[in-house]
Amino acid sequence: MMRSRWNDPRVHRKIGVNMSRYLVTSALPYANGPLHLGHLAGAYLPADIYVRFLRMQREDVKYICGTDEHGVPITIKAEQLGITPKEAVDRFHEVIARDFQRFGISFDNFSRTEKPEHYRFAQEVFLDLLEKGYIVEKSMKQFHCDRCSRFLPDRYVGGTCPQCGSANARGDQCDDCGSWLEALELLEPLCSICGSTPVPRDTTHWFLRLDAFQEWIEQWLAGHPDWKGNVLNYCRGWMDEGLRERAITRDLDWGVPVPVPGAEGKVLYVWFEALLGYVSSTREYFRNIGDPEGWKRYWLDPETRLVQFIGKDNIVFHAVIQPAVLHGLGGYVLPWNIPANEYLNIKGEKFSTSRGTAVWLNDYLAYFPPDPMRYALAINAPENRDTDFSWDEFRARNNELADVFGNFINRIMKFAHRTFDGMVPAPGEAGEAESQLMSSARATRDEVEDLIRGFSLKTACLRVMELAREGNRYFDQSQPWKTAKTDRESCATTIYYSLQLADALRILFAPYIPFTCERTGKMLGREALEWKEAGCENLKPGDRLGRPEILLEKLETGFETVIYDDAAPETTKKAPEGSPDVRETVPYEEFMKMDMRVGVVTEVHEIKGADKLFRLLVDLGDHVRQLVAGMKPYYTAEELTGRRVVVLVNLQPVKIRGVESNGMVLASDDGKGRVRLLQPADDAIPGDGIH
Ligand code: B3M
Ligand code: ZN
Repeated sequence: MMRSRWNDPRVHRKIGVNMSRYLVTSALPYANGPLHLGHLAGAYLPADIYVRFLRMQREDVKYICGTDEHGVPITIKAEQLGITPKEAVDRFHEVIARDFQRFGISFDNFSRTEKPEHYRFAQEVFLDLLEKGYIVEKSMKQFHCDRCSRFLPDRYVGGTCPQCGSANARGDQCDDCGSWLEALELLEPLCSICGSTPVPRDTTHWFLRLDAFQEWIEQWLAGHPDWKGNVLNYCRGWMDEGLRERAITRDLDWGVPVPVPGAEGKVLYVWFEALLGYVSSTREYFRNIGDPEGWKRYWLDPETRLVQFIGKDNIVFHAVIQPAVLHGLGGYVLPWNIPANEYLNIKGEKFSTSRGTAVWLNDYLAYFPPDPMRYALAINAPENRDTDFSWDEFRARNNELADVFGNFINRIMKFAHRTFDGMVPAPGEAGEAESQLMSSARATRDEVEDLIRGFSLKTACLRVMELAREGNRYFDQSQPWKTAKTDRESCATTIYYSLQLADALRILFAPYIPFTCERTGKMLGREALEWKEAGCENLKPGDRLGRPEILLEKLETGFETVIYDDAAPETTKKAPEGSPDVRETVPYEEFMKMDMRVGVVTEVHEIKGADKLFRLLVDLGDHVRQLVAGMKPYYTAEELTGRRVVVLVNLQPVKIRGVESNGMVLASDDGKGRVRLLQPADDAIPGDGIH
């Protein structure tokens, strides 16, 4: 895609002109559980890479996000945990914010929609659009569950998707094909709370006149031919079907109340208000820095480039609903680009918080630093098609990064310390190989810039890795270990230019593996993150270098069994003589190593061929664990679902019948076949410690 000179940011920079301002957002994650790798691969890591790159280009950029805290994903989770929605969002907001930070997702502001300022703003917008006639009040049929005696908002209805036939459809969306559904469209509808068949009854709701924006959105989308195909195709399907008015209020007692008389018990549909959360979070950021009007430079100035990173199941909300609302309001900037990613799956299945199929970020971070996973997810990103995560692939990528980049830095640093006393040596005349190396670095810098600006982050990462390989080849072909003895000047030249390349790699990899590049900078005595400096001779002869250190550890095949160790030795010791078969006495400190927590069983699954075992998903407050429990002879799946249990969480994980079991539920056993699960008090909360 050729760019006119005046639209080329590199031209701007050369003439010192900063032509554009960027507002970057990532989809607001529901505060209904901890983060998993699928979240990161979809909407957060790509955005962070892009924003870090823009900052290195000295662009004016703000990165805005926050938790999405209303709607039925929250109320269903709260019911499962036996806590209030407020308690749930308070807990998960903290967990999510903490884990984003640990993974290096560098928001300028991470807010949340359960805030008075967001309520006020969302209600103002509702009233503005109501007054303009873009929102209308209508009576409609809605599913009512007579057994639960309540109207059922979208996700409280399950059934078969009318579009793709999937049994995974819910009242607002089909998880498999991503269609935005109306609950009444579902085939074989069921109440998600009690399982009975709901009946349509009359109720009043407020509708967004989406149909009124059909023509305008057609034109607006036509102005973005450069957007990713998956986004445009998805919208095309929606526009061809014809936009129709959509209910934007729900019968829920959790959410932003509908600000009109007669709407008691009704709240704004979560998607209608969550999209406004991007603006609320921006307003909060500028209030916090003492510039309360500053948000207007980003949201009301047409010069701003609004770039919104999302997963493909959020396309229609960002590329059709949101522009309609903002256009209806008038004066707001509209998305400049929406680089939606496809899904990262695990064993072919979409990562899902509500279904508990995931690799949780906090579990990963308990064993590994962030960068190996940042690199593995970036180089295997689902940019244009679903991709699959596996521990094997992660190990291979980790070792690639350690071997190619980590090892390159390490051997240059060791050489510089051993042969040139930890200083940058003065080079001799640059030969063909040196000129080639430096021009490769500058060419890669410029190509990677274009790729990142075009949201081809994965290819950009591959290019940087190729440059690191070229650096290794240069080092090997120059054979400094020989020239150190035979031609010291040539050895100095090799190390000098290898150090310059190391610095270029530090800069170009910085958006991807920021922690490792920061440590590399300390070794090189170079901390500046100026994109344009990559490929220049930034280290000067005589500069002192920092201490060499191993940047990345390699992982052995099957390393994950360290986490899920099959060989958990059975340690049963004989009871000491004379005691009533009480096991061996243990010191108090030993007992205190046992980490037991309150959990709630959220799902119970059969294990093929195992007549005594269940696979349980147990919610432990800030994460969900999979356990295997020999409870089948004593409890039915229904009796176990929703039950509070005591879980020993730091038992060495094992694989039982090929299923990973991360801990143990505790039960009493009379030795004659009477086994009863230990049950914490009803008001004990999942995640509470047990002493
Ligand atoms: N909370 C993410 C999801 O669908 C949704 C995004 C809101 S962005 C305003 O899981
Ligand atoms: Zn019901």
